[in-house]
Formats: sequence, C-alpha cells, structure tokens
Amino acid sequence: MSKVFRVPLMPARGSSGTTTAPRAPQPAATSARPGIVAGCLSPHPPHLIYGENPPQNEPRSTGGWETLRWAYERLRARIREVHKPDVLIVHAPHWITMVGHHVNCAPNPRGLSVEPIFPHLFRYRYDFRTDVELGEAIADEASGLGLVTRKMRDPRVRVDYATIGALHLANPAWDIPVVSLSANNNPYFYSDASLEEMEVLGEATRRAIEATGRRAVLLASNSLSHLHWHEEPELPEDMEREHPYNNHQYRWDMKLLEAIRRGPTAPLRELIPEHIEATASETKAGSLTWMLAAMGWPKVAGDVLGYGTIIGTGNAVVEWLPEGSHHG
Ligand code: 2X7
Ligand code: FE2
Repeated sequence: MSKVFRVPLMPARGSSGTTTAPRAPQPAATSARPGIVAGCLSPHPPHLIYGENPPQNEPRSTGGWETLRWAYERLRARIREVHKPDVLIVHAPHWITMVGHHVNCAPNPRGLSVEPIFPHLFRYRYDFRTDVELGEAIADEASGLGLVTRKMRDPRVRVDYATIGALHLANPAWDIPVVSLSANNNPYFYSDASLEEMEVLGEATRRAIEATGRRAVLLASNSLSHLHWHEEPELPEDMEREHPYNNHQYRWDMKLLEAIRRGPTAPLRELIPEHIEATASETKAGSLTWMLAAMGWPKVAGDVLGYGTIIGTGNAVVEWLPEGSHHG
C-alpha cells in the first residue's frame, strides 16, 4: 500500500453541501497496476465552478456552460469508478513561476482563492491534502534531469484558480491527495520557445510516479483557443452571448480535436505548437505537452467528452488512457 493512504482524511472546509461529501480514499485493488492510469485535458475557466454553485464558492449562478460541466460529470465518474487513483497531479498555467518549475509540497494548502479578473464569479475556499512524498520525488527527478526546480513549502502561498478549477471539476469531493506543478513563464517571453522543457518535466513526473508506486491521474489545466471577449453580459451566464470568438479559432480547435480523436498522439507534438501559433492557445503554458510526454505520447486516440466556449475561448474535456488499457 502506498504511503499516501496514511495521510489523514480531512473534509474540505465548508463542505457540508451535497457535492462535497467526503469519501475515504480507496486503496488500489492489489491487481491494479500503479503508474499513470489516465491523462485528462481539464480546463479551468472560473465560469465552470460558478455555474456549478458548489458550497466552497461564494458567488451564486443560475447555471450555464452545461455541455462542458456535463462532460466533467462523466470524467468524474470515470475517475471514481474506473481509475481509482491514489493521487491527482495537476499542471496549471496560472501558477506562474518566473524561474523554473515549482512543486507544491505544502501538506495542507488552504485559504481563499479569488480570480483577479472575475472576482464576481470565483471566490473559493479550498482545503486539500498534498501527496508530499510524490511531490518531492517529482522535484528531485526534475532536478536530476537538469530542470531548475523548487519545492514550494510555504502554506501561505495562495493557490491559483487554474489549479483549483481543474481539481474541483475533476473531483469536487477533494478526497484524493494532490500534487500541483507551476507553469514556468518562459514560453510567454520567448515566443519561439519550444515545449521541450515540458517533455523533460513529463519524464520526471512519470519516473517519480513509478518510483513511488502511485496510481496517478494527470490533469492538464488548459483552455484551447484563447481569444476572448472584453465585455461580459449583465448576467454572466447568459448563454445567448456565448459562442466562439470567431470561426478561425473554432476551426483550429476542431482541427486539433479531430487529430486527438483520430489518434495516435505523436502527431500532436507538431500540431500543438501550430495550434498555439494560430489561436493563442493556452496550451502554450505547456500543461498538455507535459501530460502527453509523461504518458510517453501513447499510440491511442483521446476521448473528447465535450467542447464548449467560455467568453469566446475554446475548452475541451478529453481523456487519454495509457497504451494497452481501455474502458471495459
Ligand atoms: O483562465 C481563464 C481561461 N483560461 C479562459 C477563459 C476565461 C477565463 O479564464
Ligand atoms: Fe486560463
């Protein structure tokens, strides 16, 4: 049994609501193999949590963005019933580190996370457990492979909404330990910066998972096409106003998603940078490349559970299984 099961379970603060009933972590069945059991593209726009009205989030909505939220519901069911991971590992573009890759090694991050541009949509109380042993192992492997890496241990550092968004939407019960990784900001300064470092971070992540014997689900917290409106309707969830920023952005998202659905993943190595160039895609932050690299660019198709726009940006919930496994 992995050490993670010794972490005492603590329900999320303010979690008396129906969507957050805690569940004891389930040890993986003895026959269940450790390793990466799934990788998911898990977008984080605050509108999705706002639309769900969980008890942790202060603002209230009348719903909205249902097709994406229903896609997440299906993903959640797979995580709970099929993958049964020991840990969720998330790479998120709004935990920006100017120097190197940081791994959150604080055992119990908790606090209030406020989205700086949409504070009227996202003021969220978080309280979760870190799988510190695995976080440290990822940082050590990454350093060993030559990446500038830091173990972030300060519990006062506020957790960003892209980390919380992907984690909440994938597992609103917050009963699975977490490792969260920062996004090194280099790609935004050097426009032709390659995503090569993310390949290395992916390799480090995979090695650490194998060395610690975890069953891990990886979450790449990225939107796709990323141009967005600068004005919001009076009712933010007014779906009459929600549509792709333009047809160019939409067509490029479809081009990427068609390639994902076709499989294998190797052609995405070239297509992801082209899509970034064409659409200012948020995958520029590297989360998607990190995840697919960690999975070894598997020769499989991705399962697109849903696509929708949020203030004009493209967002898809996608699940990849490792080679040789499939849903029963
Ligand atoms: O962070 C985001 C995003 N990626 C897309 C749309 C709207 C808000 O926030
Ligand atoms: Fe974002």
